[in-house]
Amino acid sequence: MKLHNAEKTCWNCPAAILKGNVDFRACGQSIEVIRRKMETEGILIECARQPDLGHFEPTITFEECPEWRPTKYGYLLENMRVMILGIDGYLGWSLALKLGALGCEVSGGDNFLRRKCVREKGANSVVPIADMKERIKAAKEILGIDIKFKQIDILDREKLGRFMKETKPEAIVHYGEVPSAPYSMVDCDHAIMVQYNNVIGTLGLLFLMKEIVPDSSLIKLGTLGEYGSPLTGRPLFEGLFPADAMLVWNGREWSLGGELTPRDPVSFYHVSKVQDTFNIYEACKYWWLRSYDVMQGVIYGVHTDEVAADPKLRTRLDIDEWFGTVVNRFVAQAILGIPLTVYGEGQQIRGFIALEDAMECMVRLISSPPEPGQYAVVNQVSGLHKIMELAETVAKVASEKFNIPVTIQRVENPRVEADVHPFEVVSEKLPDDLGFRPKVTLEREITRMFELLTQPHIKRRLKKVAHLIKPRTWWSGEKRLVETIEVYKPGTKRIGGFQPVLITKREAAIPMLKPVKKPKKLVEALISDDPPKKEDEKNE
Ligand code: USQ
Repeated sequence: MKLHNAEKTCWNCPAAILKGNVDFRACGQSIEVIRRKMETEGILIECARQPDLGHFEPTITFEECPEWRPTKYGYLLENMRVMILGIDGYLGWSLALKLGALGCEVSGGDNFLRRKCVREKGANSVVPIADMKERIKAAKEILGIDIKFKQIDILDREKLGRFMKETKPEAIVHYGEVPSAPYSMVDCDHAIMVQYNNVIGTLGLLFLMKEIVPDSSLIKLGTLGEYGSPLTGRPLFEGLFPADAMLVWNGREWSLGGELTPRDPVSFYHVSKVQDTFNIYEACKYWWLRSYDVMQGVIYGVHTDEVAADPKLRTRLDIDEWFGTVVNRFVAQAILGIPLTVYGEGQQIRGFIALEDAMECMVRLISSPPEPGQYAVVNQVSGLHKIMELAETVAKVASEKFNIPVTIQRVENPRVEADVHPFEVVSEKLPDDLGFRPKVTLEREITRMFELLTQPHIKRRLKKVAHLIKPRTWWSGEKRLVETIEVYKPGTKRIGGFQPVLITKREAAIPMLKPVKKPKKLVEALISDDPPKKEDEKNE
């Protein structure tokens, strides 16, 4: 079976340098202009990895190119240079190890802001994590991976620019943001800090990419929460309206195809991600940068093969009200004997994805770079669940597999969010175009979490942060612990509300640029080790 990115061409390759007859990045060039140029004059490139080949048309597929090697996640550039911003975080560290294990040259920057913010709130990662020096040493000793690390604040553009010049990344994964909705709602200082770090950090990064690595792809972590949960139930498309979407008003009709879909964020943190969306979208338009904006659902879990290889390689796990996400918190609460804290009606529906599946998605995105100028959005979720159902699942695993009795409490909802709403999410690109199939069920990952978190040394750490579980940060600005509305036994309550809908199938994807012709001779030359002669040599 063909790998999902076998047919991608030099158009998608960060090593392709556009040459000669087209001022490719000039503002105002449209895909149509390029298409016409390809058909009439042809567009030539040079390969940064194989400069001896001279100029040729950008039509070599990943399958044909010796620089792209097959892996279980698709073709991947050999020793691909990937930079991870926020490499010390929950996701950043997990991805660094996964990419390293796949043979990528991993570099990473971090200013340890996540550790500081969590500490500021009196909390800590309940899974013990090593400091960066020890992490890098362990990655080398246990997995044979070299990671090039620099302590960098993303807002320090000079330092970040120097690091980018030194490492010349072919892909940049941007996790370097404060990820917490409640933290951004603590007070004005926290809201400003989150938005400044996230929005200005990303904007500065875009300018650096334009100057230093314009062909590198940006894989930027957005959030499914950018869209909100529209009460009309209209589908949450992947960032842009599909070609056949229409606006009908006052007896007239317009196409919405290709326009950004509405955003309705649910915290000042989520607003920062929306702002990023617009900045990235513009940068792709003005400078022909290429980006995947990843609208990821709520992440949960502790496992990837690499982080589980040794305690020194573990990634962090937070369960406090600010940095813990709901499934991780419920498992911790079950172990601590605290009734699981369902906010409000508990019929809120969210998209979810396990850590391991999310990491696979990221590798697939890195292996399939967008074309120059392409701003693509992926909705990265593997399932949609109501919060009450999650509590039931955690309770079931706790009692059936670990003999831990669990109760559930409904507490006042400190957030301003719809807690009964329809939810229809379109997530087509990852499964349909990039070959992703979720591998981890909710129950499987919850089981792994119980296995890890019930270990005595982790249980002791859980007890130390138990007082930070019940929320006290209200979207209204109030500061008081939420009141319990009711406590009930799992399986005793009917879960009402709407049925979530996840759409993953659609008709054939339309590629943005299709190669017009394939220079067979060049393909043969690429596959043999003999470089083809340059034009002037041929004429001699
Ligand atoms: N919730 C509870 N009980 C809890 C914690 C949360 O009922 O103890 C509910 C919340 O009210 C919310 C849902 O669970 O409706 C999800 O809350 P969360 O704290 O797990 O996640 P959230 O604040 O939405 O943010 C998390 C990550 C963020 C990411 C986002 C994806 O922290 O970085 O962007 O998930 S999404 O939710 O799709 O926007």
